[in-house]
Amino acid sequence: AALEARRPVVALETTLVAHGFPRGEGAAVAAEAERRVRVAWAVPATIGVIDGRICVGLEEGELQRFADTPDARKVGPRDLAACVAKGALGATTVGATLAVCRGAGIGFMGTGGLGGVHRGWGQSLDISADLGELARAEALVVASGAKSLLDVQATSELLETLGIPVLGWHTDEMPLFYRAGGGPPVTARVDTTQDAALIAEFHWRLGRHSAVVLAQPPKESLDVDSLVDEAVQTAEQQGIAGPALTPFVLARVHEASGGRTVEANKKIVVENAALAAEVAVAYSKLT
Ligand code: PSU
Ligand code: MN
Repeated sequence: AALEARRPVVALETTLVAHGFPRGEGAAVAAEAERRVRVAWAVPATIGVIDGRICVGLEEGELQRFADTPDARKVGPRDLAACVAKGALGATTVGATLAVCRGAGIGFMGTGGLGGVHRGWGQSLDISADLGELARAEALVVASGAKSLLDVQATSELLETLGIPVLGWHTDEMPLFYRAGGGPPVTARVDTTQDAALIAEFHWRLGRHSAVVLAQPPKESLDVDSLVDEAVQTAEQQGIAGPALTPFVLARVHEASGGRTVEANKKIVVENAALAAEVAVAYSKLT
């Protein structure tokens, strides 16, 4: 109904709800993200697969189900069809959420950190399918840069290769998720939501069919680089790779930081949802 009425709609993903926070805690984060979208006068559409049905917009109980079910499948773009066919519960990643957005005609999304090029990519070739979908979904995605466990420099290079602009929200550097400064340069700095909306509008009007990333730095930086490095090394020693890597590393870092990264991560997700809503509203007022 919101899309038909041409109201600004902001998509939110469910992988972070199911796999990004300690068990049960994801639902409150998702609810708060939705609330912040609503107070900005946009409509939240949290996306996930429930018993084989791709749902665009979830009820409270459905959100809770994702948070309470750690064995909900992590569904990337290539897993959507299998998840539907098997009637399974599937938490969609940024990539799969964008794939659904393309079908539904949603142009804005908020998330925490983007997937990208993993450290050791020369050996593993582990590059998130988020990048593939960012390269073809006409949506503005607000994130705090790429996930901190990645090779951020290589991710930034690949974003450039794929023609995906990275706009810096009040910054010239791509944020490093838990840390605001020190990242690679952005395509352009933006200081107002109108600025961001206008660049996205021109990008698409120029026939670019990719996403536009709006990178918002965290309000407070945390220095947890060594904890992330340690967790990535432990994962390697234990042979944890592929889709299981992020949930494993996040859980270890959340534990090792005494929950400080959990709190930081929650704020990031909520603030990014709010900014996505504000830009969606600014975009709706452009013409
Ligand atoms: N960043 C977080 N928590 C997460 C993710 C990113 O802080 O849970 C998730 C997102 O859903 C993202 C996915 O799309 O990780 C990418 O996973 P992979 O690298 O396996 O493609
Ligand atoms: Mn991967």
